[in-house]
Amino acid sequence: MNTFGCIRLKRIYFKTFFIAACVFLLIFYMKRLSGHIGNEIDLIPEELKRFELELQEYEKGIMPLLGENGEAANLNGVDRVNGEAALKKVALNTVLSDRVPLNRTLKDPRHRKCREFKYKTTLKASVIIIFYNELLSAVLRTIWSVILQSPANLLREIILVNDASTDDKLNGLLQYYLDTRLKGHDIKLFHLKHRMGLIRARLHGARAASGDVLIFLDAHCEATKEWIEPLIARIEEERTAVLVPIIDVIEANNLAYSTNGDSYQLGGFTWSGHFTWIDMQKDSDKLTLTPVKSPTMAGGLFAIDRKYFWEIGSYDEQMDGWGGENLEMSFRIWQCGGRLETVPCSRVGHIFRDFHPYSFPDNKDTHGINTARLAHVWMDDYKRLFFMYQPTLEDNPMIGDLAHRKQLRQKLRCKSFKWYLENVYPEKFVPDENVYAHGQVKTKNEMCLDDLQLGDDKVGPLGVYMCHDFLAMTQYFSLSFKGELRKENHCAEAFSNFNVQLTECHSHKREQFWKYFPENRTLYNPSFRKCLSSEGVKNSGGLKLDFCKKKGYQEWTFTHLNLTAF
Ligand code: UD2
Ligand code: MN
Repeated sequence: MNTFGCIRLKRIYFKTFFIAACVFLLIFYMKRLSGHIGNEIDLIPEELKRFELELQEYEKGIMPLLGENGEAANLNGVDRVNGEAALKKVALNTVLSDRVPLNRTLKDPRHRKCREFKYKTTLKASVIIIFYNELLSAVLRTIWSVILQSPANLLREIILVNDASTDDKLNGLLQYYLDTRLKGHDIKLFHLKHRMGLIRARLHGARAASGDVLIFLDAHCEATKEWIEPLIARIEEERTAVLVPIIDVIEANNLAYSTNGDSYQLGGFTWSGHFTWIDMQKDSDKLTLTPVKSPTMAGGLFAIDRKYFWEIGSYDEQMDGWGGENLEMSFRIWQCGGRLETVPCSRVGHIFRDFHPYSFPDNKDTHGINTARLAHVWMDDYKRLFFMYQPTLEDNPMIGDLAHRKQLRQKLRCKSFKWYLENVYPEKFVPDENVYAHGQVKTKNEMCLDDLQLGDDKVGPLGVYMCHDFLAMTQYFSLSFKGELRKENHCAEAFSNFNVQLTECHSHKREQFWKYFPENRTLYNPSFRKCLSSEGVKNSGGLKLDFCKKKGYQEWTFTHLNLTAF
């Protein structure tokens, strides 16, 4: 080669090297900017020694057979006292969790017929577990259960995303545990530089995943026998199906794995934007063992085809912190042509905590803001019902820009929310549709019907309270075409002692059936042939039925009356 040729070659080498270096730097900085740097922690030898000692100490504290088979576990003495204190402080008996073997055995919680099903699967899953300041032993038990309960050929990898936990154990010690105690398993641990909230943490995990199917889990779960096969098999059959296992309860106080027997629940929602469970009746013919369609999902545990996850719009990246992402994804999947299903033969336990053990930066109401985002994008006119609960969020600048999500909805040619209600969730009660009357219901002395702050799944008196001068949700009632005096899933029901309680609507009329007479404004209960009366009832008091005397105390005025319907 002549000199000229040599110089040219050198130049080409140099150029290539220069471009490669630039590309590398660019990628590095872009990742860093978005906080997506999946760095491994470099452990120095002294630290390794310290971790080893710490782990050995921890391992000595584990009590063999405690909590085996998912039985309730109990501690004694100081441990018991400390455990109870922890439960109050972080909503989990952390002392007990640290004593129960990480690889404890669990009973097979499935319906016995599930054992007869055979699954043909070729796809592999990436299991993604995200966490912020979770208890190390709970995180490790989640990982162990995935490893122990999943056939190796179905598991591509486990991806852990540490959402910038401040608890040190979740940094170096966790990495050390993986390197020494779970060596040989494909487990990738990513540490986010800044706290990004569970939505963006999951997105980070999904970006790093290479399996055909993504399975998301909270960091305090335990998978059980054959949990993964039916999820993957269903996706193999129908790639646009998004699947949720039955989520059993692991008790936060004694770590008992408890089940609801053979009955299970599907996902619903309230107009205030919260997720709710829909009980499936034991004798219902809908109680099948094959996947059953569910209007929404709880959000933490689900399986989805990896490519489909991206096609259908992954998550709304502008959702911060915690909450709302589950309903957003549920509505989006249904409205944009997918399906959401509960898989009765796949069961995973989850520690349901009474409160969040962590706080959010600036104490932002991320659930409210995220739900406002989804209401604007997915709920069309029905968003009016959510904003009735959250009027201050409707035009709040904190909601941020929605253009991308609206574009996505157009691009995917998604159906309307009305279509969703009619086709996916026809049982869902719409408080201002198919009703004779709705709104605030006034009686004598400026008193109004009021649910007295009754919780979602509770039963309690239908009462009166001073009328608010704004539309408080506790005072928003409807009289449905079925004759129910109703609030979401609560219906006014009369009892033989003439008390009136709010109970779960059963749609069989009887004691939940009311007739309204616009002429004299009485609410009449035909079962007892009596009228709803506030006579003698004080502020916050419960109402009773009385002989219809057509006096002021038995007059009820709704803000909106659909006169043509009577
Ligand atoms: C439920 C879901 C949860 C999520 C949430 C709504 C189930 C069983 N759980 O609440 O997955 O969909 O509803 O948003 O369906 N985390 C972070 N960063 C944070 C906050 C939380 O990584 O800033 C992690 C946390 O450590 C946990 C997961 O996100 O692993 C879910 O949080 P949670 O367990 O407190 O939520 P949960 O079960 O009350
Ligand atoms: Mn959880």
